[in-house]
Amino acid sequence: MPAVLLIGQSGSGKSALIRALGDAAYAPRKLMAVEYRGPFINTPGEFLENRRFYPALVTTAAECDMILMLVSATHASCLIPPQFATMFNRVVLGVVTRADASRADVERARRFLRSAGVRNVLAADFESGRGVPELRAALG
Ligand SMILES: Nc1nc2c(ncn2[C@@H]2O[C@H](COP(=O)(O)OP(=O)(O)O)[C@@H](O)[C@H]2O)c(=O)[nH]1
Ligand SMILES: [Mg+2]
Repeated sequence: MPAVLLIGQSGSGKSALIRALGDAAYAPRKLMAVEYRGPFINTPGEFLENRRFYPALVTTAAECDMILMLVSATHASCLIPPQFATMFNRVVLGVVTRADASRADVERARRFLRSAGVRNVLAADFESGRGVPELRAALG
């Protein structure tokens, strides 16, 4: 699997994705730090939530082959700025998480990702497992 950078605000499912796609034992440290776990590079939600950390995201992205940008289908708002995905010189795949949750709105999350400049979006739910094989296949 290529090196995959995970970007998403807190609660968007970054840690759950790592558990679903590989390392079931992954438990993030509660530190605001980039974490390396197998092919995954997990970034703190704060890096997306506060624009003064954007340079840290861009620098970290230099180490990856592709980027997953996560948005939860249960989140009614999104902090990812318009065209954010174009800031990285990498393929960016959008992932809508919690697609099967009650009150999920997958279309809303897709809109957030489109506005962020993400063209390809997959929907998944790490509890039911729906969309996980497709996501694994997309990572190659
Ligand atoms: N049902 C369901 N819960 C999810 C999913 N993704 C994340 N969660 C839950 O949402 C919460 C936040 O997810 P987490 O992976 O910690 O988000 P992070 O802050 O981006 O790492 C946790 O309680 C997860 O178990 C999903 O696809 N389906
Ligand atoms: Mg996490």
